[in-house]
Amino acid sequence: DISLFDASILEEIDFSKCHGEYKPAISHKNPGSNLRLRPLSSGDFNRGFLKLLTQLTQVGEVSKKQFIERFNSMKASPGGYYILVLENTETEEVIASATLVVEFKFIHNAGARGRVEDVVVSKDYRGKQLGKLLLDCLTLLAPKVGCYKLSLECKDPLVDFYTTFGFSKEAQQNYLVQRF
Ligand code: 16G
Repeated sequence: DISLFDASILEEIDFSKCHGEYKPAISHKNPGSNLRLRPLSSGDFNRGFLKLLTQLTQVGEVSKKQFIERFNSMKASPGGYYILVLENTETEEVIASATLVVEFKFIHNAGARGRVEDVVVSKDYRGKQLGKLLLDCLTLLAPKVGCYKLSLECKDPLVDFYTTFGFSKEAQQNYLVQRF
């Protein structure tokens, strides 16, 4: 198995600076019994990673070859993709995931913008503070990897959740989209 990015950057996260309150206390180093937080790995195709993503949106038919090709292209963009997963170490299933995408810029002193993407916790694992844990990790990671701002898109009922991590609606900014 190949790791998408060097896991040591997760070790360096100072979780005492997190936004969420955890009862019982969990952290990235100890996310709960039989759970491990780590970077996405090339072997996660066989651990239900894509099936997990179907709980967020449409995934379609993605073959192992396509998964590996996409994984390799992300890995070939160093510092660009931080996909975190939580694995149930007993069942060896990926049960939650969240992504920090880093978009490299010329503006802001050749800075970078971060985006939180594809946050999903499997149905059976909700209510265990895992979404909160993933969000805290990504919001602590973003400035560490050079992001001058971090943004996300979400549905109305989730705005309050994301607000607790320091996100707010920006005045005079709209989210526009077109679909193909
Ligand atoms: C949500 C997700 C986004 C994801 C999209 C998929 C978060 C914070 N936001 O907006 O990352 O890509 O849903 O929906 O996780 P779509 O299939 O309609 O694009």
